[in-house]
Amino acid sequence: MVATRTVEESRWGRPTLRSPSLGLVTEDRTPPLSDQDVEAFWRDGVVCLRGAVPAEWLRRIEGPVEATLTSGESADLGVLAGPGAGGTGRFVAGTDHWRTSEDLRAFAARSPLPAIAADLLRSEHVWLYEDSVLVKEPGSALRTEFHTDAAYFHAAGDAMCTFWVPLDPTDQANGTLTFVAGSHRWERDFRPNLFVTTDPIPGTEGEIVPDVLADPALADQLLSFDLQPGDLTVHHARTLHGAPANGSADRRRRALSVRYCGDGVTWAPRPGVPLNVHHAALAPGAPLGMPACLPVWPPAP
Ligand SMILES: O=C(O)CCC(=O)C(=O)O
Repeated sequence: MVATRTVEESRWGRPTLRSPSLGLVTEDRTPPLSDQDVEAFWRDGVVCLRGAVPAEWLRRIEGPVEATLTSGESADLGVLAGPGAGGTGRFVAGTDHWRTSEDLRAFAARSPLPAIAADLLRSEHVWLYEDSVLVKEPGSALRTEFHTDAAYFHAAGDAMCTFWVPLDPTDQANGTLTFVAGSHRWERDFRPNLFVTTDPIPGTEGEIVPDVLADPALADQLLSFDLQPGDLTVHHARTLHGAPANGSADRRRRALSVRYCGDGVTWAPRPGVPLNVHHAALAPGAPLGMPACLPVWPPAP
């Protein structure tokens, strides 16, 4: 059993609005973000927001998420782990579904997420870097190995975050994420791994990710959250995180990750790291923008 603790996460509905912009999303009945939420994000490198995704958005994205599993946009990550390693359930993942699904594009651009990203990243402008469907079926023996998202981003800057939006109740038994609190401030550049094994991606640079779960010094820094549909976590791109296998017999773990960049982030190609094809147009040092990255905040009129 992973030695994580479930913390008293930050609460929604505190009276302090981070910015007047949040008023624009009240039609989605999203509670305001508090100063404490923003502080938790920058202190721990992750914050849990309860009830952040209205039910109508969840209903809208569920079908498109399922569709990615059979459309050829996603891959079975078991092939990376080798024969027999995957267990009885698949772990299927894909990226950039916003480019093919109008509903997933709308979710990334017009749901409550961009306003939350703007406030958490303390940014005037926010761009979608990519989205990713991550479905760990019951019986999948594959762990998501610890990594930072920054290791896979061709981007430099501090204002980068990932929303992890589950469509099913998630906990340690079926693969909720575990975060190393404060690791976003370690000033260590980690090498990207194969996601379901600790093997680094060939040709990449950086420090090998330490064996987080074996290090007693990190035990107190592990955070995980039991989530219901509508809840989400947001982690900083430099926060180390991973997830256990889905050891349950019948509980799916479907999630959509949505990754954003804010002010000051520039294009910074990383050797050996796979490149999203539509990102190729960006020049090193250039600010993010279309067609590579969809602007999502301020909202389009
Ligand atoms: O869903 C998972 O198992 C991993 C997700 C993740 O690492 C991410 O979206 O940053």
